[in-house]
Amino acid sequence: MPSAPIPTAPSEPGPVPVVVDDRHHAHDPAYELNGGRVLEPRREVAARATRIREALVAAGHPVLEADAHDLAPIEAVHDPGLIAFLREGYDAWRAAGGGEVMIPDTFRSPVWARGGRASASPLAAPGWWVFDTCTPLVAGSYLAARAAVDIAMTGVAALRAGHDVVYGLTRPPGHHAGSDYLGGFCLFNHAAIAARALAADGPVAILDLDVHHGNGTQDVFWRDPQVHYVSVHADPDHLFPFFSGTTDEVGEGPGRGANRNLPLPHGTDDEGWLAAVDEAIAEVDARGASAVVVSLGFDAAAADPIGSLGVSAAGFAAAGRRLAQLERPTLLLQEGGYALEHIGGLACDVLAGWTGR
Ligand code: OKP
Ligand code: ZN
Repeated sequence: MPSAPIPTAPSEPGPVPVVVDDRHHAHDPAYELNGGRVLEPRREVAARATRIREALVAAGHPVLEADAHDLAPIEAVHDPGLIAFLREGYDAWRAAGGGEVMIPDTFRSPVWARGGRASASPLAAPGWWVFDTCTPLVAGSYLAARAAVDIAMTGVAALRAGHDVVYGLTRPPGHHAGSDYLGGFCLFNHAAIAARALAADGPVAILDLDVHHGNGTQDVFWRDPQVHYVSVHADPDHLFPFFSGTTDEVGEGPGRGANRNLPLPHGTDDEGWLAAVDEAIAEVDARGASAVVVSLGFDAAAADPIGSLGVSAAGFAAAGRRLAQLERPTLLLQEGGYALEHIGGLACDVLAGWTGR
């Protein structure tokens, strides 16, 4: 029997700081409307963050509490009307007779003349700002949205302090939220907010590995050459958000060429997914980002109950290894991932790939 190869001297890569904030528990709506059905409990539950945190801690990664930040980084991405809606809309809706869970029943639509008028009714507000029925809002949603941004901005500060990689355990996800809309489980777009902040120091790339296309992030940077958005996701012909995510969406004006979509067919496994991840990473490298924000979803996993791809644990570890090889300061921010029994392990796998352990 050949003897085991002698491992090359490891540089003993350090553990990865995990930024957390327990205020996400305040966002816990009882149900959502999905596919014409009441889904109770929802997929996007507080236990997602708990599971990931427990697994990362058990793997030896240290926890860092998020620092409070003011509204400025949020205002640099989101419309003041959207911020005010998240802060005050729920109480006004309740006072006007709305139900315990705020879900729109009447949506503004581009088919109306001039996109429809803005109504003064608090019962109309969610239909103005929210684009789907899968994103119910409750009294604590604003607090949780602020907490996720605090996590992202604490991660930005950690990169500026010299960390090469930080894991921001953000919940709920953010990449479906645009400047003036929210939806797809997302409230504020924490990846976009972190990227805009980092863009003050140089060009930034957002690499979106969530199985769903990050339509919100794409829209925020659609005309912005400073932030390069690259997304690997399931073909929108078979998966949410349905109305965006094709290869011909490349950005406009000064942002033309700084948006890249890599949609994958239903059932794509490790080989096809990693080939797309490699292509995405090569494009990020070529455009010369000085920092990378990763919209890290685990819903491309075969085990995910709402995803449609077939990525394995080894696939996620390989992605972590490739991300490290980019050799750019990297902020990993949690997006989706709904297989409660698997997402903790997948987070560990990504970091194990990154650190080479
Ligand atoms: C959020 B993230 C399909 C409805 C899908 C929303 C999915 C949001 C995913 N019938 N509802 O990108 O993981
Ligand atoms: Zn997703």
